[in-house]
Amino acid sequence: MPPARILTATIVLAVLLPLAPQASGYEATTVVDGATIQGKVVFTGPPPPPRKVIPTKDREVCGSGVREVEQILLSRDKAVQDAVVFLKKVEKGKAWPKPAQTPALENLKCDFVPHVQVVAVGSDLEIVNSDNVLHNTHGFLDRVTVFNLAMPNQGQRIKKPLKRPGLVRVECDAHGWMLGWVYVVENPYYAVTAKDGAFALKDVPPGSYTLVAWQEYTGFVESPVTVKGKEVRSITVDLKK
Ligand SMILES: [Cu+2]
Repeated sequence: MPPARILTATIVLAVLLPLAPQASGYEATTVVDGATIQGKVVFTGPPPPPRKVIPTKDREVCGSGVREVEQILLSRDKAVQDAVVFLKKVEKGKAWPKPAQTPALENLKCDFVPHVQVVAVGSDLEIVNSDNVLHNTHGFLDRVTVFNLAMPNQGQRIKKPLKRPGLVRVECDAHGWMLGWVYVVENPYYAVTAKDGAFALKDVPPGSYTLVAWQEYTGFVESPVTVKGKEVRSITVDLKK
C-alpha cells in the first residue's frame, strides 16, 4: 500500500473507532442445562450506628429535622436488603432482560431514589429532578466523573450512558448528605437483595465462578462457586467485616 493510502486508512480508523459501541465482552447464547445460584446475604457483625444528617439548606424541600440514615438495612434475622450480588467475568450465557423502561435515578426530597440499583453496561441512566430546588447530580467511578449535571428545574430529566462497568457513587454537589449507588454490570447474572436478603441467579451455564456481593457499609465479599448442569446451589454470604 502506498504511504498516502496507509495514512488515509489510519485516519478513517481513528475517526470510526470512537463511534463503535462499547463492547462489554459478554456474548448472549442459548444456555443448556442452566443452573441456579441462590441464597441469602446476611451481616452477623455489630450493626453500625446510623449516619446523622442535618439538612443545612433548602429545608422547605429537604426537611429541617435530623435524619438518621442507616448504613446497612438489616432485618431481625440479620438479612441484608439492597446488597448487590453478581457473577464476575462471565463470558457467555443467557440474554439480557429487556428493561421495561430506561433505568432512572430520581432526586426526591433531597435523597436519591432508588438508593441502590444495578444497570447494564452501555445502557442509559435517566437522572430526574423531582424537587423544586437545584440538585447537582455527580456520579463517580473510581473517583473519575461519569456524569455531572446541574439540574435547576423540577421535572427535569437527562439521560446519560453508562459506558464502563463498576461501582458508581452518586453525590449531589448542592446537598452534601445525598448519596446513592449504581452498580454497572457486564453480564445479566445479578440481583439486588430484597428485605429477606434473598437472591437467585438463574440459567447459569455449568462452570466455576466468583460470586460477588457488595453493600455500601461492608464493601465487597467474593465467594467461589462451581455449579453442574441443572444444579440448584444455595449459598449464604456473610458480609461481616
Ligand atoms: Cu441535591
